[in-house]
Amino acid sequence: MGFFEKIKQGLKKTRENISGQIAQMVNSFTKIDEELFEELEELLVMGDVGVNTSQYLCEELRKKIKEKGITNPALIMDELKSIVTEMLQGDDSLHIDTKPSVILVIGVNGVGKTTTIGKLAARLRAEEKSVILGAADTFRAAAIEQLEVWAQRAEVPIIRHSEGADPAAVVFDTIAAAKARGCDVVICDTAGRLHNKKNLMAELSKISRVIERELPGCDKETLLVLDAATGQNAVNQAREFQNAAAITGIVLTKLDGTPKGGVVLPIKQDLGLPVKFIGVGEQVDDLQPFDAAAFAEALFETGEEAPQKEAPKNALPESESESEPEGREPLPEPIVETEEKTAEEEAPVQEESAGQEEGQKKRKFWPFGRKKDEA
Ligand SMILES: Nc1nc2c(ncn2[C@@H]2O[C@H](COP(=O)(O)OP(=O)(O)O)[C@@H](O)[C@H]2O)c(=O)[nH]1
Ligand SMILES: [Mg+2]
Repeated sequence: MGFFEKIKQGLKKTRENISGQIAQMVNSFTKIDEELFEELEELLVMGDVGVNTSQYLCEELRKKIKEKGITNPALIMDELKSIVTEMLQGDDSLHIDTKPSVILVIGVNGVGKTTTIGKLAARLRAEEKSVILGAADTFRAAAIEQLEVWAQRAEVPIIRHSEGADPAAVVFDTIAAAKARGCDVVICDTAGRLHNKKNLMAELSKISRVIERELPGCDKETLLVLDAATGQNAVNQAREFQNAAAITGIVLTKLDGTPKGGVVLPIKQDLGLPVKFIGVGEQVDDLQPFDAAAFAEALFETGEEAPQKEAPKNALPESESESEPEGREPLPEPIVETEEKTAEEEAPVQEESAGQEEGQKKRKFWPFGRKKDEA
């Protein structure tokens, strides 16, 4: 299945929920009037677009319609599509040019962080980049093991400590290994339990300080993973994390199987965060770089659905295959670090330096800057 087919397939339910409903509504109107706009706004809100963004879309649509002198309701869909395309446009590429660069993957439990890291590692490796993973979600042994499985699938090395170890120490060791091996990209998993929000945020800022100190000026992406199926809750999570980390992009997972994909619009419009990747399934090749035009096209596509899902033509390794195909290079030896050191022993961190770095000054990076966390 091609790039666009995958997105189209992944957005099936969202498309039915948003543009399917809107098209049906518009068809029942013979002229464009206030009632039409009211119904449109309602449908957008119900499609998880959020109140603010729905109002914004309707305002823009009114302007366009007036400007162009459009009177036929049937022409509304195309106008809406072009407004959405424009809204979603932005800098959605990964900036990982320094060697090494770092991708820190954050988000609450279960949203798809570890899976996304596996898919991303495979994708980067297919682009001839050498990748190393850091298992800095040390909360449960199973989380480390899950990342190890993905490391094997993607054929990339992984640095791990044991359960309960200091996540910042894992990041420190991963960066050290990346430097020693000349890796291009370090990707770090993190724990995402929000039951102790203050600890989680403190942990993220400690990890960020280790990265800044060990790789000053490196390209760093902090990707917040959000589960599209959680709808407006995903927007709220993004708000929370924006207060704790300098997020550079969103990965919106599980778009397949949810009608709530409209949430991509308020994430971009209300929060100003670029969606950089979308997850449209559980397989290794189910992570797609976000493309505003393709997304809008897939969202508003009204043609026939593809009759059935074909087996994907995988350029990437088959994720479930146990056997090693002939002719494939052997897996790189995983580095398994089990020695326990705290990040402070290994890497004394200057508390004062937190949040001083370029790019983070612009955002509310320091988690304790928030009044409610200060106590
Ligand atoms: N359908 C679907 N499932 C996904 C996607 N991304 C992740 N998952 C599933 O979501 C579940 C939680 O993922 P995991 O990576 O463990 O989340 P984490 O706790 O944030 O690390 C797993 O069962 C994944 O297979 C996606 O894009 N589509
Ligand atoms: Mg995980």
